[in-house]
Amino acid sequence: MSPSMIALVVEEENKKYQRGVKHLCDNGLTKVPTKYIWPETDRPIFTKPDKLIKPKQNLKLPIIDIAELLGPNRSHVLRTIAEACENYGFFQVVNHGMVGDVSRNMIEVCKKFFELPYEERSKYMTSDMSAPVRYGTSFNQSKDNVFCWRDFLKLSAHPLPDYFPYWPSSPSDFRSLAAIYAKETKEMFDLMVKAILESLEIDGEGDKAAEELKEGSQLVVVNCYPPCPQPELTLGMPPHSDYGFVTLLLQDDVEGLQIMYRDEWVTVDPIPGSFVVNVGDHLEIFSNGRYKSVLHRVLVNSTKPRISVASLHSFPLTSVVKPSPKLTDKHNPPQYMDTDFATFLQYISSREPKWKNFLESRKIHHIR
Ligand SMILES: O=C(O)CCC(=O)C(=O)O
Repeated sequence: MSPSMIALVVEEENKKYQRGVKHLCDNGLTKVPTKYIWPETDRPIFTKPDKLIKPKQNLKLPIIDIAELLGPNRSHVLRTIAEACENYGFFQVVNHGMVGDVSRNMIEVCKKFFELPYEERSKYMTSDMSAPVRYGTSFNQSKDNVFCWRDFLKLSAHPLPDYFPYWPSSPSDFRSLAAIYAKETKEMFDLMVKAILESLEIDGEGDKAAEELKEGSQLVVVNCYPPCPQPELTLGMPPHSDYGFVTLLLQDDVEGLQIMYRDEWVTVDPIPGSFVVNVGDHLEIFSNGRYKSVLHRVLVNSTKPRISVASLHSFPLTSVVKPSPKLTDKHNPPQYMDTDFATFLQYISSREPKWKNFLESRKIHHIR
C-alpha cells in the first residue's frame, strides 16, 4: 500500500473510533483495536486473560450516614468527614434522602439513551466544551492518543431552567427523569458541602463559600462502559482527578471504580443505593491542600455493561477559586494560584488531560 493509501486507511479507522465504543461494540467485536490498547505500565494487572489480580479486599471507604449528620452526633460525623477527606479524598454516603426510584430511574433511562441508534445519540456530539449537552467518547477524543473504553453524555444542570430545553428529548422520559435526578443531587450536594465546609472549621468563611456554591455550577456526566473482549488491555477511564469542588457519584451494581490509596490502585466496593463522594481540585485548592483531590480510574470487564452518573459541583463559572484566607498565614502560605474556569478550559482544550496535571500546574513552589 502506498503511504497515501495507508494515511487514508488510518483516517477512516480514526473516524470509526470517533463514533464511540458503544457503536464499535454494536457492530461486533472480538478483540480490542490497537487504538484502545494502553501501554503495559498503565494497564490493569491481570494474572491470566480475564482474571484480575484484586487487592486482597476491595476498599471499604468511610461511610457517612446523612441521617446522623442531622442528629445529635453531628460533630462526630464532621470529624469522620474531615478524616475521610484528608486520608482518602473519598467517602460513601447512605441515608441520603434520595428515594431508590429516582436513582434507579436515572440509571435505567440512561441505559435506554445509550441503546438508541448512533444517529440519535450523535446529534449531541460536539467539540465545544461549553455546549450545554455533549455526547462523546474516551476522555478527550480530540486529544487522546490512546482511547478509553467509555462513551459519555454530559449535561449542564444548574440553573436547571437554563439548560433543560437542550437536553435529549429521546427517550421520551429522559428529560423529566434526569431533571428530578439533577435537582435532588443538587440538594444532596448543598447539604453535604455545608458539612464539608463546617468540618474545615473556618466559621463564617465556610458559610460564605456554601452560599456561593449554592448558586454554582453542576455538570451531570453519564458514563457508559460496554463489556470489553479484552479488559486487561484497556481502561474505562484513565487516572484523573475531578476539577470541581465535590463530585457525587452514582454507580450501578457493577464494580469498576478504583482509587489511588497508599500508592496502590484499590477497587471501591459499590454499596447498593449509596453515593460515592469525592474531593475535587477546587476543594483541594480552597482547603490549601488539607483535603485531597485523589486520582481515580475505571476498569472494564468482559461480561457486564456498566453505567455510572457523576454529578460535578463547584462555584459559578465566573468565580475565582483560591485558598481560604482562614487556612493560610505566614507559616502556612497559599499553596495554589488563584484559578478560574477559563484557565481550566484552556488547559484541557490544549492537551491530553490526565493524572493531576491541571492541579499540579496551579501549585506554588515556595523556596524555603
Ligand atoms: O465510572 C466511575 O465509577 C467513575 C467516573 C469518573 O471518574 C468521572 O466521571 O469522572
